[in-house]
Amino acid sequence: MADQKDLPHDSGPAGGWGSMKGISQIFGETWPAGGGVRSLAKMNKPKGVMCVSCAWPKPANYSAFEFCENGAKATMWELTKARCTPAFWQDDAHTVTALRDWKDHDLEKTGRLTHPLRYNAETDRYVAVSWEDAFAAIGTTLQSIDREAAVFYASGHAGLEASYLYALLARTYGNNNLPQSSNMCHETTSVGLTKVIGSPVGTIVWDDLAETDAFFFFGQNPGTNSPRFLHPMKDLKDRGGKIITFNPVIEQGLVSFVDPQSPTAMLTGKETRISDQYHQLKAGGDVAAILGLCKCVVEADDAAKAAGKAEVIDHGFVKQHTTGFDEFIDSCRDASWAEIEQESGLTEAALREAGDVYIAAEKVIGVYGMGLTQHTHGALNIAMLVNLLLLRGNIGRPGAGCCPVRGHSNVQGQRTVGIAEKVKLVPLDKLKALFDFDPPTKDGMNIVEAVEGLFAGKVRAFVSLGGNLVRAVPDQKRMEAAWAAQDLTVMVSTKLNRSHLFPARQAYILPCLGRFERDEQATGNQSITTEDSFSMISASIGHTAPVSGMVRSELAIVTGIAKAAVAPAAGLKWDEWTANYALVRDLIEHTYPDDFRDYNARMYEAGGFYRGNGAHERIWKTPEGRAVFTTPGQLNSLGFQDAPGRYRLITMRSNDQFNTTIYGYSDRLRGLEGSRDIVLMSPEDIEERGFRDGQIVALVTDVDDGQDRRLGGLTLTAYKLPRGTIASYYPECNVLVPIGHHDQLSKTPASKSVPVRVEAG
Ligand SMILES: Nc1nc2c(c(=O)[nH]1)N[C@H]1C(S)=C(S)[C@@H](COP(=O)(O)OP(=O)(O)OC[C@H]3O[C@@H](n4cnc5c(=O)[nH]c(N)nc54)[C@H](O)[C@@H]3O)O[C@H]1N2
Ligand SMILES: Nc1nc2c(c(=O)[nH]1)N[C@H]1C(S)=C(S)[C@@H](COP(=O)(O)OP(=O)(O)OC[C@H]3O[C@@H](n4cnc5c(=O)[nH]c(N)nc54)[C@H](O)[C@@H]3O)O[C@H]1N2
Ligand SMILES: [Mo]
Repeated sequence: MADQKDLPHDSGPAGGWGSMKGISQIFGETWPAGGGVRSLAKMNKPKGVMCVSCAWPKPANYSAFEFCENGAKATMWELTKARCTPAFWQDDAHTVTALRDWKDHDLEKTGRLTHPLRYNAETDRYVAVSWEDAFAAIGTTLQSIDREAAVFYASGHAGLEASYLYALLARTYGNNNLPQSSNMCHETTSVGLTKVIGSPVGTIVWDDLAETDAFFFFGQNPGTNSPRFLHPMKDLKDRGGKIITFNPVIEQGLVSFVDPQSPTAMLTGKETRISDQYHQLKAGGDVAAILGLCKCVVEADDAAKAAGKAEVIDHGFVKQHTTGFDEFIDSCRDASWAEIEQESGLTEAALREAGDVYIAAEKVIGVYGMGLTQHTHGALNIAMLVNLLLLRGNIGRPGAGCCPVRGHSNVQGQRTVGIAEKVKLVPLDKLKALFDFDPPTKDGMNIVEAVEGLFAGKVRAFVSLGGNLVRAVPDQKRMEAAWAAQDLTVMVSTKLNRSHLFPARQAYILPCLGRFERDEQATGNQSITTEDSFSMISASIGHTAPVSGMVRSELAIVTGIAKAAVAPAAGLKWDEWTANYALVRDLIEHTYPDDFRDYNARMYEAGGFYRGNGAHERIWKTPEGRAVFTTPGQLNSLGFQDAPGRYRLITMRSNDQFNTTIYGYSDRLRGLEGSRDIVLMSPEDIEERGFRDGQIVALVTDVDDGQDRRLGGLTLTAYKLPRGTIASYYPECNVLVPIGHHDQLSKTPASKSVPVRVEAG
């Protein structure tokens, strides 16, 4: 079992003065203005701004500063004083081709985009264009191509109002090609969790955090990716609860925490130890590890029965609410500890210790993130976690449940309001009745299918509502060429990024307001709403001056494109909706009456209003009408076999990035500073291969599909990792991930277990 003292690299606790330093580094660099502190103080509170960073919920009972290190970084990154104006493109050195050599960090550091831009191939530069001309040209091209050849991508950021209209734009235009960032992220949850409990989202609510006895953490890194989660974790420890972690990498936020909102803790440096047990399993080893835990439960239940003691498995719950139990517990009994140890990389003794905590806890919450979803059998990982929870009735009662931690601040909500490529997820009949048109009934493309469509030359136009798809998807090198070969790329963006540097024949960058800025429309400053990981809907209202007089709101840009690309119709009141977002919320309420009752009235409730979730009430919307036990067909989540010289590559996030946005080069919580061009490997593996710490190496994808995928210039860095598992940063590693390497059920790219070789040089 790993501990902090095992860390070869010195990193302080999560939170504490380190987080303040982390914030001030960004402060100093990009945001000297004092008004930002006022912005931070309004964050995540009623009548304030909902954080632009992650989707962690906001408590109804908020504290003075309801933000975290990374929320503050995201805020300051958005509120930067730097501006990327049309003048930027007049510099001799700033051709699009030349900018491809810039780092992601430097591209975004040019500042906020201020004007709509059109690509000029003759000068290889973007030039300013009027909104009218941009919309007209985009509309003409979209109308001239096959309706199936256009894709409308959304990165999970824009509010529910703009997102609802974006989905309506795609459908009135004529397709369901509405892939979203969750296709690379928690789509495994949407598909996998629905299969076993009938809910595409997590089952817990805020109060469950205060009631639980234990968190079981699988592949989620709260210290970096959802730091406000550290507070309920600390509260759990303060009241004597347990936290058990399964992660191949020792993540500081799961080891110890100093509460930056507690003056005493800050002055005394008092750390809270977070994980009672930290199990460094192999990447892809969760199926076996969880099977081991389940085996412990089954054995304990058998023993209790033999001794006439209270049952360990909640048989009443199992009988009333589940299916597949007998077959599943047979597989637990049949699995040998030797196999479990081999596949998980953990010992029987360690798993028994974790199993004891699981059994002793009356209420358990299973938490997970990308460490479970981004595997070839990611949905099996999730089904295994659900198996574990179901055995003791740990879903659908207070203090217990399944907690996928979502990424982008409105990623879950965008799906709720219709950004979905699968028509079964959308009430098309309601749309038909509301807007008097025939919505397309054919399923659209998800991200993998859209990228394959690009590779095949079938996708001709790509509209992006936020995001940086060229950099975020697998097979990035092939993606760059295919992206640029299209007829049209339209990117609604706040900052310059790599996707802008591979312009199609016609390419537009449309700059939008950030969430902190006032969004003045004909009826005044508009609120927007978002949905967090716990299905709570909250309003957000901006208060700072727009970065320039030329930027528009995301909603106004969506309706601008719609008016140009979609034939006018009586039911499509794009201008009226732009003038008053409350009307869009009425449309959402009409389309989804159960979820959004009294929407406009309730959106300012502290902590948001709850959209509801059947599984939380033990209503299972599965074909069986029950929660499903899944018997695993294999003991790991990989789509390949181990082989000599083949490693399992984890593509990881640093503490100084938000996805493809790179704030800086300090991965403070892992004790790694100064460079992202590194690959972490265990000292034993380094020695076995005859390499040395600090040597320059290349990673080469070990898949035989005729493609060469290689990333060189990486400094080999000794780090405490399980044998055979290595780690390097996302997005740089995306050149290595094959597009066909994805979860079998949901097509989420398997970015946490990429088969690679390590070569010198
Ligand atoms: N600051 C910051 N916040 C963010 C983001 C960001 O980039 N920066 N991104 C946002 C987005 S879009 C998302 S989706 C979330 C992502 O947040 P997370 O879900 O936390 O995603 P990752 O950091 O990619 O990976 C999580 C953990 O999985 C572990 N892991 C890797 N492979 C395995 C495995 O096989 N098994 C297990 N058990 N663990 C494994 C990794 O070591 C890592 O600690 O965060 C959101 N919040
Ligand atoms: N190898 C590997 N690949 C991965 C992952 C991984 O763990 N490993 N993670 C995956 C995950 S979880 C995700 S979610 C995706 C992320 O993929 P995306 O969501 O496509 O990428 P982001 O980096 O979040 O997008 C950053 C850009 O968004 C724009 N932006 C920022 N704020 C706003 C705003 O308010 N409005 C608008 N319109 N634009 C804005 C800026 O221009 C910025 O450059 O990447 C995935 N790819
Ligand atoms: Mo994500």
